[in-house]
Amino acid sequence: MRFAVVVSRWNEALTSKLRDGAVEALTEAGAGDDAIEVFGVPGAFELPLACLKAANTRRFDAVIALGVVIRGDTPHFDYVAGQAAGGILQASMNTAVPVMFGVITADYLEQARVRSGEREENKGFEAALSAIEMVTTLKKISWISDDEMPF
Ligand code: INI
Repeated sequence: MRFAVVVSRWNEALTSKLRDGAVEALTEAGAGDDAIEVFGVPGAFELPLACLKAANTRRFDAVIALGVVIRGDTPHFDYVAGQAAGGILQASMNTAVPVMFGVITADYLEQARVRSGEREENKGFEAALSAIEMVTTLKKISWISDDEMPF
């Protein structure tokens, strides 16, 4: 399995922990360094386009989007968080590549910190496990070979 990890720089102290959590989960599951590519974007709002581009390359079995949006940080929280969520789903639905929503949406910093902890308490770790599960499930569901797929 090959994975793209797309990480937003806003709230970097926390998003770097989400990235580390995701890489830890993927590595423990057997992914080598060459099977994981990490890409940076400025903020959560930019995650969907980078995820769509990554999914469109067909080089990855799954894409993992990581970010932290804190309500108190922005009067346009609902736009940033909502568009990130909608855009990430759209990237997945338009490509049939699993794109995981590893974005913390929190009311305040402490809430976001709690979700950037270790292992199961880390949204990146959790999103990576979900990515592996989705790749496995989609392979099981797929009853025609990849090169017969119409897209
Ligand atoms: N981006 C985030 O990822 N988290 C935030 O909390 C945030 N706040 O607070 O504004 C944020 N804003 C930047 C946004 O994602 C875009 O990068 C920016 O609007 C440029 O398009």
